[in-house]
Amino acid sequence: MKILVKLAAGLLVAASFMGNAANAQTVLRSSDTHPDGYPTVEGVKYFGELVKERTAGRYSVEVYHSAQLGEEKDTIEQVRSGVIELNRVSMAPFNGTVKESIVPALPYLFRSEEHMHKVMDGAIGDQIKKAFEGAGVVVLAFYDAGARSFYNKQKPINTVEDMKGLKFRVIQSDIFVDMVAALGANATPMPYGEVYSGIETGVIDGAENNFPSYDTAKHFEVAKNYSLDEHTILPEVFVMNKAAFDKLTPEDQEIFKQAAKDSVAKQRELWAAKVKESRAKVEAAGAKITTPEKQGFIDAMKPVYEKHVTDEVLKKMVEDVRAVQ
Ligand code: GTR
Repeated sequence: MKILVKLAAGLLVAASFMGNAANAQTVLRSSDTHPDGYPTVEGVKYFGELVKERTAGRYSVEVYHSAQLGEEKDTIEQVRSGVIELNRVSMAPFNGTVKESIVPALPYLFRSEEHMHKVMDGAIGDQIKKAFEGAGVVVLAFYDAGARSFYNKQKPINTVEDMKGLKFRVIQSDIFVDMVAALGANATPMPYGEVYSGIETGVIDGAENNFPSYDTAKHFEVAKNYSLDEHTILPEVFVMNKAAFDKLTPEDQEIFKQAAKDSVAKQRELWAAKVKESRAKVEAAGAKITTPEKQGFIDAMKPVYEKHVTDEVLKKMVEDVRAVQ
């Protein structure tokens, strides 16, 4: 009997050991609001492939695209608390939590995408990354999201005057609310997934986003006037729950960081191609693109800076950004 018990226990140990060996792979969950194939989704998938390869299969990544895990505000809570390990979101919904994250969201601060890359790839980008740790996440990468511009179903926008009285959905950040107010329009912060029906039913006249989002979320079907005012060149952020990152061995942390860096190059390439493809698609579908005179928009942003760039840290960051050539 004793022997049998011993044998059974031995088998159990062996079975659980084999089980562990089989389960040695840890699957990390990542959220994205965009559909499969979107450059951010593909960037994170590529990161996952590299991590899997470089850890010999010990880690892999499952991307829950198309907002399967919820809207960005909710998934940010999930990654901060560790319900999910990874998340790819816009930086704007972090504006209320991570003070330094408002800098890239400031309208017309970046002169071009190239300027944004230089800033985010350099010391200011590192400063912003560090600040995110206070919110319980480690920034693995900044991804491209081009420039955001306004679109609406009422009329073409050529000057700031044309914005008066229109109702725009904005991403959930006070900077965006104040920016729209400074242009004489009305802002309604709402989750991305509600924008299409919001425009369709007339709750809002339009929204603001880049060409790939305008295209893939099908907003071009219900709001045909797209004005290339390019008010914000706001990067995306790919984050990992800090406790989950801290649990990795130093070697694995390096693998994750390098894989994320490698995925940035890939995402930027995919992004540039997608912007062209989406622009051509929406134009073919009847979207009317105007190029408004930007100076009026830039001048109108003064109150936004006065309200949001108040403390010394932010003032210095804004100066530093402007000084990057
Ligand atoms: C997109 C961004 C998404 C989401 C969306 C929005 O450009 O990639 O992460 O933030 O905008 O406006 O909600």
